[in-house]
Amino acid sequence: MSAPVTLFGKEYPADGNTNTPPSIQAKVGRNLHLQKDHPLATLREIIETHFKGFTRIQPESPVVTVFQNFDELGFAPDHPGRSLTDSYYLNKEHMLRTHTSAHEVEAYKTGADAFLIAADVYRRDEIDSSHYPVFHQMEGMRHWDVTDVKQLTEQLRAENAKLAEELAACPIEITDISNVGPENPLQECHDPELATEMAQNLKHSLNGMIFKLFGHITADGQPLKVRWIDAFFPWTSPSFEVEVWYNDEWLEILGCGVVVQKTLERGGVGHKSGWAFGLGLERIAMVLFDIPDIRLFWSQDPRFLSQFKQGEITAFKPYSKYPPCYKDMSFWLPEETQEGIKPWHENDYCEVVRDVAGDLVENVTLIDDFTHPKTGKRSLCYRLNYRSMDRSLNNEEVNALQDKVVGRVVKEMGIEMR
Ligand code: FA5
Ligand code: MG
Repeated sequence: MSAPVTLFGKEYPADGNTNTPPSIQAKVGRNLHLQKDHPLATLREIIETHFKGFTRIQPESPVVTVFQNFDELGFAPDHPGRSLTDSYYLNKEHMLRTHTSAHEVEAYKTGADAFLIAADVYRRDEIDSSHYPVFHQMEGMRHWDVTDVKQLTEQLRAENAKLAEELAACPIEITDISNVGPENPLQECHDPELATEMAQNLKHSLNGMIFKLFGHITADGQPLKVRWIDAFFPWTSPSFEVEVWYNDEWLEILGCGVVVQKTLERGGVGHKSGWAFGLGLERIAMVLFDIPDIRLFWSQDPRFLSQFKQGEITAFKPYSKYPPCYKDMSFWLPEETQEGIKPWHENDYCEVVRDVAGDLVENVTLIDDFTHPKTGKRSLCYRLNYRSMDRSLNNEEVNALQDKVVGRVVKEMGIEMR
């Protein structure tokens, strides 16, 4: 891929990092979170209503610098998120944001003490019902002037007591197994009591949002289960993640924490401290609207879109599940490094599958991984499950897609079909 990429009227010259295929570029500007009646737009609006008084910031283009997405937030130089297998680059300097946190520091500079950013984000990832290379996040941030530590601690304590009272009526089973301590510490530069109240304020504010969103949902008559666990982000400490029990597993819906003071200093607000969170709109909407497959959000089928009305949470009624078509693909990985061929990475493989089959691929699963005892050659077998959300696929059509995938991976990844 060496053609320059043009987005929002700006041309980005290609170089060795350019890895954003046309199928991904085509998603830029769709803005599902702004499309009236779309479940993502309703969810965004409910969250905006919950966080009263928060300034809305809307970055126009998803193109950010590598510095904004990573360095400014303190990502280590060898952080895996930076790699070409995980992120979409336009070139060495510019990329598609992988999270709305890429706009945190510039948002501090606006002087707003509380803000929300809803936007599309891009990541190279696996293929299944809860992962999609483009999804939508919402970033929330609140901070306070910390000049008078004592006064602020009292203020937050009072606010937290009030929030706790409101949460007492919450029917959701919220468990907190996070542990602030040596592994997930308060920051040394913070007054411990004040930082504890800030973390509490973060938890209460988000639990209040969860209450508002899911308070009416009882799966099988049982209260929804939510849990708080420890996490790590380079620009927050302590850090947490929230998970929801959904389809018999814990589904991660958001990450958050108390913002690292140095990050605030970079945004010119070193005299303030506070919290930030980033949530996945699709993940929450899947639970809330009972949408079983993340691809459905991109459907332009009226049978999907006409089911939803702005401001209303209604369960999705599947119009039909068309038959799946499984195709297995077994191949040997290249034995040694070849000129122009990158080391094997599953995300690169999935990227080719997505580029060829688009939303016709439902999931890609590794079903066999074997190393020949004598030759040491490694063989993989993937099962590709093709299924359209809108119609029945015929066998010839699927064979043609599969052949195209084979042709491209042989050429681009140096593999040898078995
Ligand atoms: C982040 O992106 C951090 N920026 C969140 C954050 C913000 C932390 C501010 C601290 C302060 P993470 O990579 O865990 O974190 O993603 C956040 C959420 O995005 C996840 O919890 C999940 O709900 C959603 N998400 C992540 N990857 C995907 C994907 N491939 N498809 C759909 N949703 C996803
Ligand atoms: Mg996470």
